[in-house]
Amino acid sequence: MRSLRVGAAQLGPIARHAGRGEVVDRLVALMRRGSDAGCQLVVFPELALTTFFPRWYLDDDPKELDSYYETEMPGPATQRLFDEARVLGVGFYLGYAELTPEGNRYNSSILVERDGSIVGRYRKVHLPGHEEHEPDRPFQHLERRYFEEGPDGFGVWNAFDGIVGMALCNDRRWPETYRVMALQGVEMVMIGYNTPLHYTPDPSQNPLQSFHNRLVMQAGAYQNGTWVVGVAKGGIEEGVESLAQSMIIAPSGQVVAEAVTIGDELVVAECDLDWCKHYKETLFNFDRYRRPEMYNLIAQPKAEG
Ligand code: CDT
Repeated sequence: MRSLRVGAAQLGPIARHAGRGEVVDRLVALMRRGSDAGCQLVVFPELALTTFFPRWYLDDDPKELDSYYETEMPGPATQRLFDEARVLGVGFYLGYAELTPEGNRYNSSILVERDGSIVGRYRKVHLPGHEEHEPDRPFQHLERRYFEEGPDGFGVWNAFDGIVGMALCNDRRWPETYRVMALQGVEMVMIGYNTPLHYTPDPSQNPLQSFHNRLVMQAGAYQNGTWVVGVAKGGIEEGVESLAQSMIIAPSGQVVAEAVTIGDELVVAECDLDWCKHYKETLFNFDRYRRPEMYNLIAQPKAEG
């Protein structure tokens, strides 16, 4: 048994004008709760340092837009998280908006080990929403305006005595996300998310948000023999209600722990990474049973135009 005790550190809303200091206070409080609960790793949501700013068209205020990005990691406001990790011996996954020295903007996450060192960084591959202001919507979803598509794909890292990977929000709906990491032996996929309950392009999906959240993450876990830790920023943030329902899912596809609130909450599970073998070495023994030569279309580039 290779046991990793994990905390899904769900957040409630973050106000538009909340300062980094007060947000980091909340994250540190959850890390301490994780430490008290014996966690070696806590997983925070997507864009966990700010409000979900793609809901506003901010072209008339570039200063406000820039204020939501981190230009260094750790930076002056986030250093405290790294120090706390080292003191407590608790690693973390954190979603944030990244502005690189070259001026690239990504929806990113980092993974930090128990000694406070950065293990790896992930830049969101699947960017949902739209590029242009659509004033008829009740709120915007301008991820495609404010971020570039992540160029690095889905890596995995040897950390926390296992093989771990990262994804962000919309990535969880795509089977390729899990499969590309599973082909590299992933044993735990961490996914932070912000999912508004209202989906403007097709409101018939609104009542299914919770079902779809379970469906994709449970399927991703089972079909790839991996743990999945899905962590929300939920609740009503600046008038927009988002799904909570953070959960930890076993390689069997079973939900082993789930949030019961829509606010700041720590959901803990003891994850045996060796459980993955039950699936990776039997039903989903990729070397034995996969037929990649039958799947050519999946990896073809999109048609032009
Ligand atoms: N943050 C994020 O990726 N949210 C999307 C919302 C739906 S698309 C407007 C999601 O897939 O949950």
